[in-house]
Amino acid sequence: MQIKNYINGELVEPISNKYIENINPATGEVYSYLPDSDSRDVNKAVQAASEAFNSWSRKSAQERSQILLKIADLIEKNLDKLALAETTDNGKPLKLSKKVDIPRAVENFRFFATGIIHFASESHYQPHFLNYTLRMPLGVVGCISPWNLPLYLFTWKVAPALAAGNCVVAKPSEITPMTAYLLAELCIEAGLPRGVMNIVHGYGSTVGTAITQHPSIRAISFTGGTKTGQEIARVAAPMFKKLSLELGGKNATLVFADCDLERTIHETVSASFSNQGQICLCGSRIFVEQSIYEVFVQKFVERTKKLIVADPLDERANLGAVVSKSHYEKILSYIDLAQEEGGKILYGGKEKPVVNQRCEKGYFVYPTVITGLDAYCRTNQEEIFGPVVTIQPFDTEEEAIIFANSTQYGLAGSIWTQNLARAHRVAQAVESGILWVNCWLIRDLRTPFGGMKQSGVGREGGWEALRFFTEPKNICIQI
Ligand code: TXE
Repeated sequence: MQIKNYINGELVEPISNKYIENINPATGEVYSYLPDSDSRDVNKAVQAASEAFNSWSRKSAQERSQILLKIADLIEKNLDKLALAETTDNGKPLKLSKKVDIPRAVENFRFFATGIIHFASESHYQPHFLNYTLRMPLGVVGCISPWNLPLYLFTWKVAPALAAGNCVVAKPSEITPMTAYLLAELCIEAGLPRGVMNIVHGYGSTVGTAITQHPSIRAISFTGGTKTGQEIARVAAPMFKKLSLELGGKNATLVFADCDLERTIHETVSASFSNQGQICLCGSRIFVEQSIYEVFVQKFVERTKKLIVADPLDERANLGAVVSKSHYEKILSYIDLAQEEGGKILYGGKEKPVVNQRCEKGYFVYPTVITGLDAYCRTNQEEIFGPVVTIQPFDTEEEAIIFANSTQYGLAGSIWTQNLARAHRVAQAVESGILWVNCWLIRDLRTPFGGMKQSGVGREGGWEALRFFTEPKNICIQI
């Protein structure tokens, strides 16, 4: 099967006529091909988007909303097909694609399609003068998304961009391109006007760079690795493009002795291993108050042992395959590193899980629990982005905060305590864009989403996203 680019309302071949192999990580086999596009395809996409902008940006918010709602309905109608495509591309359990990834793509479109109808700007009156603010769409914007939550994060960017009246040139990850391709078919079916959304497939070094460098692209919304974010900022900042960068994380889970232990175990195991640990919000460093450390570790390992690593198509699978061979090797190299640094593997490790015959060559890793490391070793400082978690004890609240803040990252974290004052204190002190207290991954799409320090710049979600994708213009009138 050959994936195509979506440019100017049509599904087209890449100009180079070259294709990249697309691998199913659960089987290790090539199952489709995606365009190996380059700057020529990006130029065509930008031209189509520029031509479509005048008409799309002048449509009323209601008109744009109607079309985006239609896309949401079509995603919902095709949920089973899209979920299977996501699982085949990414390796995640099919039940997760059905329950989380695809429904969230529907929600993203519905949320911003209706949000734009309520989006308003300010006016400021003073005697004899009235100032009012217009929020104008930017023009052509670039959206670059990663492989861990493919359609979920792709639509999290394109939906607000389109709702606000921009035209989009988007690039999904070359590792998981399939659902973005299927979305292109649905955009055509929904009657999205030509050129309003364009999807160019290919490598980051060619297509991603061409989008970042293009002088007519006014803003870049990016989710992915911190190094890539730095490279994008280096190119785009001197061109004064608006930038929204959602980057890596090394999130802390802080467990205090007064937590509800059973619930905490249940939730922190999910926070460690959901989506094979490949969510930027996963809690990969757990810090536990000394007095309950032993019992926490024992119960945590007991629960982890119950997780089933299986063929992603198997209903029982809690963990499927990790996304690619190179990512698999990266995760295993960190398990080696943890041992070199003195870590003790209590469960999991490098042993290959036996799954089934279909998945013999797939990239599977057991959920892995490591103790005996300090907060400052490389294993606890660098993003692994796999099903690997470390557990360390702490003595005081102050020490827990120091450990939590000891990395270059600042995306998310969770705090487990029944003491309300402590929950507030610690949440204020931890340097992260998102903190959960006695819960994890509860998402309200109205909240600001993003990180501090090396975890990124800017916020997505709610009005933040619509503000990012618009330019405020102040107009002052003498009365
Ligand atoms: O990300 P990349 P990768 C982290 C995680 C992971 C690491 C690398 O630690 O191991 O990043 O993953 C495009 N200009 N996260 O390699 O390379 C690329 O084609 C413009 C965290 O997948 O950053 C893809 O579409 N674009 C994260 C997108 O950027 C470029 C989720 C992300 O790829 C480019 C995923 C360039 N020079 C990985 N180079 C999270 N925070 O959710 C690549 N791309």
